[in-house]
Amino acid sequence: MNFHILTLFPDMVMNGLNTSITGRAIEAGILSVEAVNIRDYANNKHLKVDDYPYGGGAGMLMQAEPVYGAYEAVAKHIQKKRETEGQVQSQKIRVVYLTPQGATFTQRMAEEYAQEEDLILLCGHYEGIDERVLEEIVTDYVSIGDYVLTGGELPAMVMIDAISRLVPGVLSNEVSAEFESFQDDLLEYPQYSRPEEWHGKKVPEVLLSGHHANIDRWRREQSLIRTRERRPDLLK
Ligand code: 6GU
Repeated sequence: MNFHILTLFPDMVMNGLNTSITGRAIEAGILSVEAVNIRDYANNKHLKVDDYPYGGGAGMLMQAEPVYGAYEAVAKHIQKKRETEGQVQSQKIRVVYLTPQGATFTQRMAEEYAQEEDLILLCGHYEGIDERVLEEIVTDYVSIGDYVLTGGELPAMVMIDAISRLVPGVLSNEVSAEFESFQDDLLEYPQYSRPEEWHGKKVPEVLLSGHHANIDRWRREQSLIRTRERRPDLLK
């Protein structure tokens, strides 16, 4: 899967995503991540990409043209690649704008996005982006929760992380198989590793028993108890 991030801070997203599991998947060629610097598409020699909002108000807005230029460069590149590979040209490219005004990102949405070959993520900054370019290029408005961040870069990284781990080959087979058995809306059960006793606390006896049916039943019960305590909303 190929992620294309339109941003004013390409180093911020690339440094994060080149690390750990996503970094390994990029190295293995299972994922690709490119960060396109919107400033490279500024149409003035001062490389200015923001301006005051018409009608007044606090802060600056990202202007339409550089955002459109960055989008166009990426979209053309994707179309050309699809042409070369002889794919259907009608396949629309999804463009996600990260904004607190979007739909709250969920695991279901991650599963849906993981089916895409390419995903364009547009990161806003300042007080937002000129509405006209959003109307022309954005297909999905997504937020990562009800709080305000300074820009869309961290949300884009959150989305890419959640989507990537659903792409075949990104997690080890062992882990992904385990994930399949926990698709239900329950929290994970508590887990323990060595030593058998730590700070006077013993590992629950059943986990040392080797009785797999009992272990599965215990874990299921613990998941239910934990969900009822910490996230009762998930049980409704
Ligand atoms: Cl996607 N962007 C910003 N700026 N703040 C947020 C957000 C996105 N999601 C939650 N807060």
